[in-house]
Amino acid sequence: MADDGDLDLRSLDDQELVEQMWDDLYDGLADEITEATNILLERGWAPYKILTEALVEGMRIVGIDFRDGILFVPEVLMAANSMKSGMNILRPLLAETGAPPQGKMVIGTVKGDIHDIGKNLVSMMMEGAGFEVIDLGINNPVEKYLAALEEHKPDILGMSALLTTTMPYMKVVIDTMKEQGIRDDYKILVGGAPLNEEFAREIGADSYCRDAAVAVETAKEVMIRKNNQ
Ligand code: B1M
Repeated sequence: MADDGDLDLRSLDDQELVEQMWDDLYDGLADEITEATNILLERGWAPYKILTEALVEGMRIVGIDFRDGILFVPEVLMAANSMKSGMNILRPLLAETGAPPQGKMVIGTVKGDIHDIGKNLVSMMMEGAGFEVIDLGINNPVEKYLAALEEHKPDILGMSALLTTTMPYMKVVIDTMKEQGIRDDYKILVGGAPLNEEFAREIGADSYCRDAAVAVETAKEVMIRKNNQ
């Protein structure tokens, strides 16, 4: 990856800067990601465009080399932290869209799983669309989900899983909700890279959300249907 020791990020045009961000994310350079995110904002880029074209795309590249054994956990962790430094700048801007209040969602990554970037992104976009989001964080056992449902009475339960070994835990949560007779009190949306429509159907979720934008659209549809009942 590029050596950007003394590189003046402002001297780059937009495309070069975005490509430099992919490199900086790969190299785990949080300060550079912060600076570049601010530069793109100054240049009039929409927060969502920065999120998808610079940050998510950069993490996609990291994921390929992680899969292929070129990058290892410590490097990927640094990349993730750099991504979060950019997301932290964008979060308030995305939440500030002035969208009318919609519904409420409790969301968390399932037990055994500590991946949270995708979930955080979904939370940010949902907040930007006017939803109140209660984020339970990572590694959530069923009891934690149930306690949050009881406490916050949301319209939607969202669950995230990034590992093939943790995604079956979503069914544990849904089955427990069925046992307790509360399954139909909520719409359940699930997401995460290894999931698909079929899996969501099999475990008894209401919808699979491929990405954060789909999660927002699906959640809005849920609220329209609910309000028309
Ligand atoms: Co991990 N990891 N990881 N990892 N990691 C993956 C998932 C993996 C695919 C990498 C690979 O091999 N190519 C692989 C899983 C393989 C599998 O299960 N088949 C893997 C592995 C193996 C592991 C470890 C086991 C590695 C090890 O220890 N040997 C370990 C497990 C730890 C654990 O959880 N117990 C591990 C650890 C880590 C880090 C800690 C280093 C770090 C996480 C840091 C963090 O999240 N704070 C990490 C990362 C960063 C990744 C990759 C590279 C990137 C994930 C990511 O953030 N993507 C990932 C590779 C990949 O996914 N291609 C990988 C960007 C994010 C925006 O996308 O999360 O898909 P995503 O979210 C999207 C959608 O999926 C959807 O919307 C989001 C936004 O558009 N979505 C939802 C997600 N959740 C949703 C919930 C919803 C709706 C939509 O609810 C309504």
